[in-house]
Amino acid sequence: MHLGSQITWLLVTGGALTCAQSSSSSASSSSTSCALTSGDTQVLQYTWALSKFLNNFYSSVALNSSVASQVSNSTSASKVLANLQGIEHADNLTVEAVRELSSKAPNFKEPSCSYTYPSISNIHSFVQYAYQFESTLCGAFIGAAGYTKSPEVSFLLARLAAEHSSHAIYISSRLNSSMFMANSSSLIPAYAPTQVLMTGNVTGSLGSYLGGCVSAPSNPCGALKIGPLEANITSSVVAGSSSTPLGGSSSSSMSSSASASGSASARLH
Ligand SMILES: *[C@@H]1O[C@H](CO)[C@@H](O)[C@H](O)[C@H]1NC(C)=O
Ligand SMILES: *[C@@H]1O[C@H](CO)[C@@H](O)[C@H](O)[C@H]1NC(C)=O
Ligand SMILES: *[C@@H]1O[C@H](CO)[C@@H](O)[C@H](O)[C@H]1NC(C)=O
Ligand SMILES: *[C@@H]1O[C@H](CO)[C@@H](O)[C@H](O)[C@H]1NC(C)=O
Ligand SMILES: *[C@@H]1O[C@H](CO)[C@@H](O)[C@H](O)[C@H]1NC(C)=O
Ligand SMILES: *[C@@H]1O[C@H](CO)[C@@H](O)[C@H](O)[C@H]1NC(C)=O
Ligand SMILES: CC(=O)N[C@H]1CO[C@H](CO)[C@@H](O)[C@@H]1O
Repeated sequence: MHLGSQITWLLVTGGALTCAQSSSSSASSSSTSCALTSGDTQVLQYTWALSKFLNNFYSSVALNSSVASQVSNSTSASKVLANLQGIEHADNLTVEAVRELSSKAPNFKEPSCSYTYPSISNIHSFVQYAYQFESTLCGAFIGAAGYTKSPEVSFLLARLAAEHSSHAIYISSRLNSSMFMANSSSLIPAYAPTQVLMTGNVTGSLGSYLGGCVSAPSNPCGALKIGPLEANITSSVVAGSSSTPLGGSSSSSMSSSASASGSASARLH
């Protein structure tokens, strides 16, 4: 593992951003308003709980060449294996990045989570869940970026969302699904924390798996609406009507057909 050097690179980039801000002419007032707040602590605890959930999901499946050959279909199995291992590694980096920034967050405490995982009967369902979870984390971190006070936390969330988006698209390409619709009226989905914490086997919700170990960060500025492109985030959703991502139409047939059965108590095997 080479977590150390890559995380340093990630944080040096973050550090450079901070330095650029604090060396501007309004340095003294901006540096105090840029400090992480207790609201940012809530966002980071939430982010940590979601990141660690996915990280443990991958490490519960031994990724080897026989798994890769079943996932590969037309692509070379060795490239698929390398990509899956790279995705698992990058997901480990996201947890480390959250952990490092959390040292600046007042009273940050790692949530103690006892996760539940869906029963995985075959490689195809592993791939489907990996896609569902990567897509959910992408939209969850876009949503969480609307709940921050400090630019550093938004900056981290932007990178995490982009990371998970790239993973979701790669994994989706292993499924026979439509990823991009010419008639879509929405940007990529964004999920509000309240929706993410709801139960149900749907893209956008992880409440069935998190065991209630984290609560939704409070929303500092009220409901968010982003432009005319139906990438809205609301601060609450109506229970039972949440299977449609708040960002609009779902990007694949798999996620839109997921049902809310949520029987997810079996360990991954
Ligand atoms: C590959 O990993 C899967 C589960 O992740 C396991 O069932 C299988 O036995 C492994 N195959 C080899 C050759 O190690
Ligand atoms: C990811 O981290 C887990 C421990 O949390 C470790 O077991 C696993 O080997 C790591 N995987 C990669 C690819 O770095
Ligand atoms: C992919 O899905 C289409 C229908 O959406 C189907 O006709 C085709 O056979 C599928 N291909 C594979 C390899 O499953
Ligand atoms: C978009 O097009 C697909 C087929 O290409 C269709 O199944 C779907 O219903 C359309 N969605 C909307 C919102 O028109
Ligand atoms: C997003 O907000 C606009 C403007 O308020 C509204 O017209 C639209 O229906 C909303 N879309 C969704 C998906 O909630
Ligand atoms: C959850 O949804 C996926 C994708 O639709 C499906 O393959 C899986 O069987 C569902 N799991 C449960 C426990 O309902
Ligand atoms: C992971 C995945 O989608 N694998 C598919 C590869 O293609 C075969 C059929 O050609 C499917 O049965 C697999 O599910």
